[in-house]
Amino acid sequence: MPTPTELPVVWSEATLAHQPEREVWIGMPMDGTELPDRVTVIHKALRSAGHPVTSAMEHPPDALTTVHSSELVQHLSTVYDDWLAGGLVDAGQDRVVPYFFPTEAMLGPLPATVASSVHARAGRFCYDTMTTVGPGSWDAIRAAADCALTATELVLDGAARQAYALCRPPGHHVTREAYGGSCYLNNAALAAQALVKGGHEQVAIIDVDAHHGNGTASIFYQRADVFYGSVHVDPAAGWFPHVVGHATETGAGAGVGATLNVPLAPGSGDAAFLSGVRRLADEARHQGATALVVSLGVDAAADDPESPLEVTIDGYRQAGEILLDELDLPSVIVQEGGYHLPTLGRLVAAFVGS
Ligand code: SP5
Ligand code: ZN
Repeated sequence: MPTPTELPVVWSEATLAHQPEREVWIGMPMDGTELPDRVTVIHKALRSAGHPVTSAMEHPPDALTTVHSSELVQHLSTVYDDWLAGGLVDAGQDRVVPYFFPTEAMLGPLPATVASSVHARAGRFCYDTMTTVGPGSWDAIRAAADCALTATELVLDGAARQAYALCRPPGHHVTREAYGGSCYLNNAALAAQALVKGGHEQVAIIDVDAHHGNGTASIFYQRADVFYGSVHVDPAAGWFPHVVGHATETGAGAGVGATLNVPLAPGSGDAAFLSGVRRLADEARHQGATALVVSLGVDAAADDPESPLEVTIDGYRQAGEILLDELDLPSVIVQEGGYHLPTLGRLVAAFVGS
């Protein structure tokens, strides 16, 4: 049973630099939800619970291309400067918001080139209009990945059996080459891949965010060595990411059987959520996982504005007991969503047993 002093919290002040004041939803600018204060309240709650806080180490860009294309990394690191240089801030839009999406259906068999104008290029990599890039975004995106990688290194080095990465922005909606859903780089996938590289032949990712982690699922869908299991609000009931995350998705190719989705009806509470978490833990055990990544979104909580699930603080505490104590594997806990600032810190602290 981990005590607070045994679970280090890895963070970086740079994660505060991403300030998405607005998100564009069906063309309408709305208040941002994935705000810097999220880090502040989680940091405060975990520090008061007695966890040691340690700073993330910087990693080189090639630490990010273990699960992402170099084109995506290059895009994210340069797109804001290009946007500024392209006169789009002067034109009235101070964040990178795509307007043009060269989808497979649009292209058919035509060989597309990379758009020369930055405003048209953004939609090659970003699949929604809500996930904007501003002046401090890249520093925070990098820092979030550094948090996940540093926490993984603590676990691999044996400095800690389990470590928590205070990642922000979150990551589980990012595929190999496309970002969206308030996420830019897939912190959990980076952690899982680092565990594989560090010698774990079988790694489990268990995702308890209210939304299906379509990015993580996509990255590992055809692989047998990384199990992806997720409990989330049913996308078929109208919830993000809308088109994937169904129970029928169980992996493909070498990865057949290494994906498990447990969609929940809107309004589901602790009983359904915890029975889903137990199923995922059982499956991780069955797959022979020797290390675990938890995608810890706490937006399934009852008060959260971004999901219709009704999980309580005690529900998250029990989920933590199942995944951290009962499964009892070397574990990296990666922060994903969770947007209700008044309870966010308590939810995360409850999950890690504080
Ligand atoms: C990491 C994470 O939890 N990402 C969540 C992404 C879900 N965002 C979808 C938002 C859908 C539109 N919300 C409109 C709110 C209107 N009041
Ligand atoms: Zn979420």
